[in-house]
Amino acid sequence: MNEDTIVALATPAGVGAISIIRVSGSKAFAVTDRFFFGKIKIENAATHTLHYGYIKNQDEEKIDDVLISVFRAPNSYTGEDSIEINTHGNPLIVQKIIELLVSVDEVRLAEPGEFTKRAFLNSRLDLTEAEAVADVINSRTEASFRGARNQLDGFLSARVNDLRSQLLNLSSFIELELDFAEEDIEFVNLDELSKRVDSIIIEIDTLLESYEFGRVIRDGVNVAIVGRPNVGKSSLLNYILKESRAIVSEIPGTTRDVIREEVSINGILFRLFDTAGIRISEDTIEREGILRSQETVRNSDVIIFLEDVKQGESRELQKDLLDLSSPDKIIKVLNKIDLDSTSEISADVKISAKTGEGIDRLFFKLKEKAIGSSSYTEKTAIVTNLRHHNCLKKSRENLINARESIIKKMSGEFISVDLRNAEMTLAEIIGEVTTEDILNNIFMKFCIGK
Ligand SMILES: Nc1nc2c(ncn2[C@@H]2O[C@H](COP(=O)(O)OP(=O)(O)OP(=O)(O)O)[C@@H](O)[C@H]2O)c(=O)[nH]1
Ligand SMILES: [Mg+2]
Repeated sequence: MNEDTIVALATPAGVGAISIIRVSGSKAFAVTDRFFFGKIKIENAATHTLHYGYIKNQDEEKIDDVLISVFRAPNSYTGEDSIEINTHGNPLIVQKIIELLVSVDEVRLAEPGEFTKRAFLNSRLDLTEAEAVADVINSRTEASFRGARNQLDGFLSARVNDLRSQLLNLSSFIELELDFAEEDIEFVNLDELSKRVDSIIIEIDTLLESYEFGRVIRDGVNVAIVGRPNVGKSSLLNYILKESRAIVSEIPGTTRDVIREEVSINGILFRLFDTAGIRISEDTIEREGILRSQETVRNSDVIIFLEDVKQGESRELQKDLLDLSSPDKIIKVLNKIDLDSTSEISADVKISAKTGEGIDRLFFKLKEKAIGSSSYTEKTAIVTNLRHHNCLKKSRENLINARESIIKKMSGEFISVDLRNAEMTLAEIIGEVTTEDILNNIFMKFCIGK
């Protein structure tokens, strides 16, 4: 049981029209009534009602006039008695009210994510849904928001729970057979068993494959723009951002540092890195810049390898890039086609960072590299979270072991242990089996007040 009643500011810290302070726990109503003066006591208020009145301090000085919403257990976010105090949006007022509330015994400031943690512990949300709450709050593009929303709506949970019940069915069949072993009754046909394990493995594989897409929509894609000096890397960055972010000049070696900017293209977050042009240089600062360009290439998911119609191809640089990265990450782009539209130089896309020609095709290629041709809909379960991915991988290993035991015609006990382990690892995703460590790790990443 959670003994303490917790308090936190739920809206962003700072000045605004209103601020909302949340209070949750068994003392939520009693502690509020000590300082709230309205028509009725919060203790007597019905759930989901709103009450106007004053918050006064111990000396009965008015601090603010407020509106308080009341949520009675179990029909609240946390599942506990909760209230939300709407105050004028001034940090001083908020601080005074929070100080008053936490001056009471067994009332304290909430830890990050503690409201959501309680919601989980009180079974208001399962663990994937609780994690999705943080993702919904933090998503900055349409696609990442949709992905988080999908998870919060329970699509992943439903998929995982279905797999778990299939596994439980299988293992109880086997265990039933073990109970009757001496009577020589065969409940499970081994071929059939092996087929069913295979089909579960395939379903897990589908979920595992969705992670590549899920990770991209959740975290975005790192894109390095690299090439020799003067090919137009900074011009391309500026064109995409629609602003003059990086210095552009006809002097080779203009960009020295890595410039990072984020942009949403077709709902996906791309983190663009404009880099120093790569060439042999005597200049120490430029050399450092070039080292940073190479480092950026190593850390990128996609590489725009830019060349221009005037300087032509550099096979040497292309070879160097291949050493730093893999060929399927590279998009070879030919720039400045406004100067020579008939250039024979081969490239995946031909563009002009000056006129914008071909940029749409570049965007299409970027999206293709980022998420492939995946056709996930809003109703497909998608894995966006590394923790879930790791659990699925572990569960898959258990199933591979089970399949081997079946093939080797080992005793049912072995098979059933592996199936049970596979099921338990899936249960970890939902949070049915957890440790304090796992929970702390997850809720630590939340903001205070959520
Ligand atoms: N005509 C034409 N000129 C371009 C195009 N893109 C860039 N330029 C010109 O090419 C020159 C170099 O452009 P930058 O964007 O500074 O090139 P960069 O690759 O960033 O160069 P460094 O930072 O030195 O590595 C500038 O004079 C640009 O105006 C283009 O598509 N067409
Ligand atoms: Mg530049």
